[in-house]
Amino acid sequence: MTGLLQPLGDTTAAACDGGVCAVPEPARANLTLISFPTCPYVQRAVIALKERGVEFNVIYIDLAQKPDWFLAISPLGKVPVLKVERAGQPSAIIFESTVILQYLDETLPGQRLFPEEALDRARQRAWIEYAGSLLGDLYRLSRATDEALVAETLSAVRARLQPLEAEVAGPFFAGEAFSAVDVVYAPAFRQIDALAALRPLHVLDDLPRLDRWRQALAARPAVREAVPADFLDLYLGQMRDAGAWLSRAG
Ligand SMILES: N[C@@H](CCC(=O)N[C@@H](CS)C(=O)NCC(=O)O)C(=O)O
Repeated sequence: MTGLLQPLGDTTAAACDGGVCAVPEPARANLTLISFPTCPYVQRAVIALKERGVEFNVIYIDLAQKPDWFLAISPLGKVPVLKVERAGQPSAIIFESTVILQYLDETLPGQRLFPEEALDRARQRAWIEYAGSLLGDLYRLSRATDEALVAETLSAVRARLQPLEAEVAGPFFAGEAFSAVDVVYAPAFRQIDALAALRPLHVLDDLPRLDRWRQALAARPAVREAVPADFLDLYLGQMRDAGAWLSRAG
């Protein structure tokens, strides 16, 4: 199927064929991602950028002491924020990871992450929305300060994952093609792996499709490269600083 995609920065349309879009070099924008090393929402943008092989700048900020320049451009005071600079035009700021993901998908050259068919796309958006609740559950589990709270939040994580089991085609969410839902769940599975490094939590024991999906995502280069090499130390360090029971348990 052939369509036209408006590229970044000028009015030259990029040719798209079968969901693969070629953007002329001069049309590309300078992209800067405002980031935090362990943020799962930031990883969505990084994975999308790496999947498309696009160069971008990264600025890490301290979320405990947000710089004034960041507060001035980020209405919600949250990362990720994407700064888009195009020749001869004022720079633009985009916030909210799912919006950034869609913008990158619509404008970068290469294989599209969102499906072309409207119903498939809607289904992906629904499960992407759902991932926000899972990340909330995982955050509460990672920060739980006593054993009872760990048990309660662990049950919530398992219950949240259950409905996904039947939805995953394998090896990725929609089958052989890596797509937008994969981008969004990869950081959640990374957290599940990090928590499992502390003690066996058996999160995916009864969810074999999700476990295979987790492994396929962990092996994907763009997913592997989406965090700094010391991600695990940083993530577990944040848990320790917050007095998390899991970080104390032996
Ligand atoms: N809905 C936002 C969530 C982003 C978010 O919660 N980011 C966290 C870091 S992982 C943050 O910036 N927190 C700072 C704060 O809430 O003050 C998105 O999808 O981009």
